[in-house]
Amino acid sequence: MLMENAHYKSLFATLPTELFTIAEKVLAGIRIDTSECEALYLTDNLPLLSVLSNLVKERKMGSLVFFNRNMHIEPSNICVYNCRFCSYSRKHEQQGAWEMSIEEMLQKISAVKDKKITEIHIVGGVHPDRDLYFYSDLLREIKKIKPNIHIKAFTAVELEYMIQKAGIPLREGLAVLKVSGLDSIPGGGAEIFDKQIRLKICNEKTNGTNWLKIHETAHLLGIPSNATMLYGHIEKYSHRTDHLNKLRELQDRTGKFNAFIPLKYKNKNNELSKIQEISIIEDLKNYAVSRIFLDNIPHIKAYWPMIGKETTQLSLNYGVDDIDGTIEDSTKIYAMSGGEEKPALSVTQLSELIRKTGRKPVERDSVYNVIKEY
Ligand code: V47
Ligand code: SF4
Repeated sequence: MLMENAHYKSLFATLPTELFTIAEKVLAGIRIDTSECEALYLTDNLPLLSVLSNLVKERKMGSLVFFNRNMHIEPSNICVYNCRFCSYSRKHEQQGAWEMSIEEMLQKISAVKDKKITEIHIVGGVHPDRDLYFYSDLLREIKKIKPNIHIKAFTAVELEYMIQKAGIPLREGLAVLKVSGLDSIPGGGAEIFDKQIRLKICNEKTNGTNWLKIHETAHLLGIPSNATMLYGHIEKYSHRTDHLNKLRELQDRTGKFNAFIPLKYKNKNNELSKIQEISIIEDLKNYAVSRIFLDNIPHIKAYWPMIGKETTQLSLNYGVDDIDGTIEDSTKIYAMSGGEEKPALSVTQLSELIRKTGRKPVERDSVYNVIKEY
């Protein structure tokens, strides 16, 4: 429930000048700039961040909090790249490597044929031997089994590789995937766009400029997408601000990002393991600043298998309006880096989790049409 303007004004009265100006702007619905974004990151005034991000969130979505019924398919963890934060990828023959054939993946889909799952999320390693045609066959076969399922598949990093391997231009490759059944693109692979940081954490794969170009090209073809940011490793607030700003600029041009998903760096079993994971306070701050700065992206998603159920509940006071989905114990990526071991929540559990925070649970489809209010 939004407070009266006068109530906000009295809350803001004691703020130092810079924060006061930002608070007044947010209250008036005026966009904040990048230096103001950094100032929000630098403040320790968490109650203020909560009030402002909640204001932005409630103006957009009221007290609704979304979730969906989804499952993940991870075709393989074999990857040509060696991102230093990744706990998941393996080389051929290495212990722990797996790859599923199309038939094996279809068996997993067939097993849930009669469940009310509305979305299949497909993300995996960048497999050296698999190109666009392998994946477009997969998409077509999935749609034969479940014609109405929404397929959200392949990060920009996977897309760049598979399309280059097929030897066709990016736009054409995306168009082939679209006619084969690709409905939207997940937000992964964005990490942090800054060149210097990328050089230190993932110097081999798609750079920031190309990540943005791939999403822009998809948007222009009518394929919506999500965006992510991997935070809490070696980046500074200035790098996060730059990242958010690049996303906001692209969204101003296309309007096709559905959701922004901050991904907290988890430190188990990877080359950056010496880095301590950042605090929950920092997570909440990051959700709030993202909600306030990204005024043109409709949804901020807290990915519950990564941050846990309690922090997910807290995040709903810091601008988050989406907590992803049931997942059905179908992902290994996050368990391997220290996330939830066997992530799965029923619709009842998800709605309870939301309702306990005083918000209204809503089951959505992949483009945020309401399926059912709980
Ligand atoms: O790009 C890898 C991240 C991403 C770690 O669009 C890590 O709805 C934390 O695309 N600690 C892939 N994060 C995941 C992804 C995704 C996830 C949830 C929802 C959506 C969506 C998309 O996973 C990678 C990378 O940023 N990641 N390793 C780690 N150690
Ligand atoms: Fe490969 Fe993705 Fe892991 Fe990087 S993050 S090594 S691209 S699976």
